[in-house]
Amino acid sequence: LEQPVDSLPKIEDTSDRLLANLHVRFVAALNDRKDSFHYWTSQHLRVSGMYWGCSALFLLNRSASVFNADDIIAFTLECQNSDGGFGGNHGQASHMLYTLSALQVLALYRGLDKCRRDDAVAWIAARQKSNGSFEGDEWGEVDTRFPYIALNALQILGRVDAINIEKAVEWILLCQNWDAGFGVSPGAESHAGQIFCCVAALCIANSLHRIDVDRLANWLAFRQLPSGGLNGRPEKKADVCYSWWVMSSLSTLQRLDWIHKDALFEYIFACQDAEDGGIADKPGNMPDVYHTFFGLCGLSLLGYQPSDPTIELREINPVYALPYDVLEELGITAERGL
Ligand code: GRG
Ligand code: ZN
Repeated sequence: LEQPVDSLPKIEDTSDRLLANLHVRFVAALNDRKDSFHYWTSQHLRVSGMYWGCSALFLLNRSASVFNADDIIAFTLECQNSDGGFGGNHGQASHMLYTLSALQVLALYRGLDKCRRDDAVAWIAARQKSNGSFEGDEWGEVDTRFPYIALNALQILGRVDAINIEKAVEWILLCQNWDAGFGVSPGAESHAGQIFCCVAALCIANSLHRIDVDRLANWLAFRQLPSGGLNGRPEKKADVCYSWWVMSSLSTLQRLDWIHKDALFEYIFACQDAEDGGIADKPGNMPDVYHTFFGLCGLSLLGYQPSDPTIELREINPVYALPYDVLEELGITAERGL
């Protein structure tokens, strides 16, 4: 910690609906709660937790005041294994999920050149199978999350040429269903999380013209419930994280206005913990760093403008889940889009 949590503003000193100062405190305090049940149960995904927390701080433009960049970079570098991939914590096996999170954290803190880039490229590229799909690790689980992760991570490393993009696109298209959505694998039920992965992957591969955008956007727009919140598939309950999985997809498809913006704002605000900060999945539940980040993402994608001038909410890119200035520095220019 660059600054002790107690020196951060304790009471919410803003009249804004977005309790930004409390959310900064909430993220800062996570590092201090090493005795909590949550800390110990989430250690296998420490790198992803760091990505969610650090990204939340970047969105609020408060990253410099909370964590020490050198410490974050050093921790992340230690998660890179001899095979080139990254594990979720020191000494854990490489996995696509943590490899992307680690590269995103290094990108945020400008530490990419300190990792073994070529080894990371080789490990990611080796996860592609002959039918174009990707496995998550050396044990072979196949899922539409993994071609997205490969494309995002390799763009961060400037090496998308290391994989067969056309075959990846063909496999992703096999995962599209009659309802225009996408599932984990061919024939699997449509789910907003998988749709995010497929839409973002197709965007990076300049292949969005191969899907029926209006039909897919229609399925996504139907995720909004009377509460204003979004669910991830029909008949399910609303959850703040779909403010990212659904809204990022609609943003990439240029159909953000198919959602009632103010109603979603109200749902996200209702999920804030007004005492200790953080955002929960549903109103009244315990907040966590994952829903805190994705709640902020939803507000960012929909252009929420804080009324308090001391609060900032920066724009997040819906495909890479990184702030635009970071992508610019990496030389990642906009895809062709639609
Ligand atoms: C860089 C943002 C980013 C992501 C990396 C990990 C990943 C790639 C994508 C995950 C996509 C995904 C499958 C998200 C959905 C997660 C989720 C809320 C699953 C819950 O599923 P159920 O069935 O919940 O438990 P529902 O809401 O359907 O009841
Ligand atoms: Zn959720």
